[in-house]
Amino acid sequence: MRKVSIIIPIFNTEEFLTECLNSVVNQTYKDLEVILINDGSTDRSQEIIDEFSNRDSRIISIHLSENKGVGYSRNVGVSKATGDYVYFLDSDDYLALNTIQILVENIGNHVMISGQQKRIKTKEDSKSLVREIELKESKEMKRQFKNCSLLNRLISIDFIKDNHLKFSEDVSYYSELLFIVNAMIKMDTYIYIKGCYYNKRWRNDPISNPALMQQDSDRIVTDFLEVFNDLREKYGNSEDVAHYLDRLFLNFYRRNIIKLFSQSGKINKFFRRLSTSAAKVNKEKWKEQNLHIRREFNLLLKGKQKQYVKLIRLHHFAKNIKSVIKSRSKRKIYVQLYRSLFMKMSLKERTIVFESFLGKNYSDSPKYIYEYMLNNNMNYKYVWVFNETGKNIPGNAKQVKRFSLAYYYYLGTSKYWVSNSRLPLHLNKRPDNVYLQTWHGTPLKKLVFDMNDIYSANPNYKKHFYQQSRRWDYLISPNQYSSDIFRRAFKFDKTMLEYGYPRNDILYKNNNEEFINSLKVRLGIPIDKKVILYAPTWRDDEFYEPGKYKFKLKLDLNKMKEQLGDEYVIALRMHYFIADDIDTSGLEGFAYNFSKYDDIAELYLISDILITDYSSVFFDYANLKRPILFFTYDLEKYRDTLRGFYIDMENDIPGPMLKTTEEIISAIKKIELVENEYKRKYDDFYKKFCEWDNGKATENIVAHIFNK
Ligand code: C2G
Repeated sequence: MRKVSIIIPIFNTEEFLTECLNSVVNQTYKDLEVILINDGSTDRSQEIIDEFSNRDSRIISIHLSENKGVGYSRNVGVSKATGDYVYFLDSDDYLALNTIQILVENIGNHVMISGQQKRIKTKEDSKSLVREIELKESKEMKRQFKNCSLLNRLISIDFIKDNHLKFSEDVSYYSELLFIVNAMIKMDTYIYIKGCYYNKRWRNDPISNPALMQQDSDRIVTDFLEVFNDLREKYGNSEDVAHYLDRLFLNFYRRNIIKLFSQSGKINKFFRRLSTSAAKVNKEKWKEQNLHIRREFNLLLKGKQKQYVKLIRLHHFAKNIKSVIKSRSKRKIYVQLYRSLFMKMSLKERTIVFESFLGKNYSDSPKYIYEYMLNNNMNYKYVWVFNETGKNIPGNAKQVKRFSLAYYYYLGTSKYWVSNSRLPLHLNKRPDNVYLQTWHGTPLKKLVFDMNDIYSANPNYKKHFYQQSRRWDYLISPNQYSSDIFRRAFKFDKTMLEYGYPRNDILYKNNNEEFINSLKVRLGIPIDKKVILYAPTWRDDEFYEPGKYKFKLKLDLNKMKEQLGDEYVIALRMHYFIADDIDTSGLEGFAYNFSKYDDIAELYLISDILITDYSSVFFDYANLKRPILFFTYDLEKYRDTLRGFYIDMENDIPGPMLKTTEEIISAIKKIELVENEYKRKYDDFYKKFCEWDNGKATENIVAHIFNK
């Protein structure tokens, strides 16, 4: 058997390391030496390394006291390797269990054999075994290293040592190019295996813990130019190497540099270095490029910076127009107009755009802020965003359809935005716009950066959330507990408005019989009946498509009607993500479906008991100090596999957790007893979560942001 040394540099990858190392120690090929280089990690990586090295004597671990970079770490790994072959692996990636075996079986007398790389965004993307492979041979060395990477290649140690192959140590990025270029010069054919994949993870939190290539784009450009200049000069007389490096440069120019240059100030920073590099590229090569690039290169070589800046602007403009025309999408045209026209028009200093729950209804804190301003005759123009316009709302607000031309016009020109959820990523914000984010609930389920999902439904969720929330100027918080979580989980560092929720003012101001009865009449509910409100949340894993979730009612309404119908009616209120309709046929006069009703706060007021599950509605409802029952038939799944909670449901919630309709019915029949039993917990709960709400949140918030 021939021994393989697997070299893994590790820097702060505690989330991924166990999966990586399991995939290594369980390889079907056993003659391994696993060299782990802890490159100055500050997280729990060392603990995981120790745990594995105590279990498996094939593991050698090296600890660097400070972060030296991946190039240095790999060089250390090679210097310690005693195997016949070396294999580089990254500590956030992992292998199919027969990868090494397949490479060893096929390398023959070659000095290197390569597999392919596969991007892993969800767990379903990876397979535990490589099954179908095809061995290929080629002389086109340039193509072999097109991906600029040494991952998933089995390389003879003698070849490395005889040719002194090394990684650069003075750059963070592209440290493998030195190794690659030297290897290329010494090899004349190469073999590769189609279908033998290396699982390269797409990291979904580039904000808190980015992969190397998700970091600072300025640094990536700086390092690339430095490595390119150096290698082009030293090894450019090899035709293959020159060709390879020039191709790499032109690709890098098109993909990274042009993109970076859309940000202001970047051209000035890089122009001189870039023109030095451009001068090294073989003329014939850049002359094959499109007209834009040819003209840009001409100016770069002549050092004409001002003209170059203009040309790049034109390049971006032409690119955008081309993509808009190609897409034939109305939305893309509007976005283009939003950016290049509306955002540049004069700002309407006294116009406010409101949106609640993505345009689905007229509700929540934006509604109460709007009505307060209206009732106090404040001198503003109001715009409301709805999915369907023509709503019957007070005042003479302009109603615009979400994603229409008018929507983009008002968002691009209005000074104020008020919304209770995220606005789309493509809505860049102008510097003098003021964005009030009201948010929509005290968190129970873990939020964004507190969610530890290694594989997410949307791999860019955290990144996008971060970009969208950087635009918030103010964030409303209902209690200290939420402020603490919002700061951490949203990484929010601007002004937190700590006055309670505008949407809950009504629970203090209008909690009287007259108002409640008038609401009941309006809603068609008999005044002499008490009301049970059932308002559950949605489940991440039960959906038709993003934003459209399934919900199967687990309450037996017929049984409830039979046992409780004399005294109660039930108001059903599904979460706004739920697409399923609730069937209430045969239950007329007992079950009322208010899922499409605008404002849940009014439903809180008319109800005598709330039934919910893991929805934030109970934090708001507790302001009324009325009884709450928790219908948590899927607690374990929800808590342990879907989300994870901030509070301990078993101990901290102000009511019992029940699993069946029978338990719910029996709790309702003895509701006074339940109230007594939970009195102390309810008081504590109220103190922690409701104390800021006192009926004046809207007034305070409006005074903080808007002037008369
Ligand atoms: N809501 C509603 N009807 C329901 C459930 C919720 O009208 N059946 C409204 C309430 O205003 C609630 C808000 O939607 O406070 C948020 O609902 P949650 O069930 O808590 O779920 P989610 O939309 O995921 O928001 O910090 C809060 C979290 O982000 C939760």
